[in-house]
Amino acid sequence: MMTIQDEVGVLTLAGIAGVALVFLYVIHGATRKADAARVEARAGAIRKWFFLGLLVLGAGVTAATLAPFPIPDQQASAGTRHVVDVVGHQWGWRLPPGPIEAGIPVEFRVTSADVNHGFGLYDSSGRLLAQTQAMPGVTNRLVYTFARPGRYRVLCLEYCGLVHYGMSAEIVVSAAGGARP
Ligand SMILES: [Cu+2]
Repeated sequence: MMTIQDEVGVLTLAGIAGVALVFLYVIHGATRKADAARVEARAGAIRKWFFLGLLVLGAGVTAATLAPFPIPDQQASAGTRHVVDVVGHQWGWRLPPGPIEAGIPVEFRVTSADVNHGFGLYDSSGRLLAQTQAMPGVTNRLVYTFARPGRYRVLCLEYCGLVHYGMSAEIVVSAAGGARP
């Protein structure tokens, strides 16, 4: 199965191939002197349509991917029942104790006590679920709903010094109603 990264990779290669073909066409045409003006006009037309196509593609991809973007309004509380204050520091995470309930949107309010860190939320198989920056003096809000109970990990996604790799914490997610996994 193709992941979204693979799809974007293929699209990027196709785009690069398209640009390369236009270049080859123009170079090929420009070597015959008599046709230079005609080729230039043709290349101008191709460039215009290519640019318009890119514009439409860019707007389409932006519209399609911004809607499920997991980052809520940063200026106001997301109004969720679960609020978890997270502080990253060299080198660890301060998280409130106690389980989080599955199936309910959780608002992580993430900041840092010293330098920039990356708050990365992973499932038990090491898959990245959501992330935001942990920045000193700024609180970033990240809303995530855990689909099922279990043990999740927080790892740092921003190189922040000597023991960056040691910035790991566990989040326990209980079943709806509060039973621990
Ligand atoms: Cu860090």
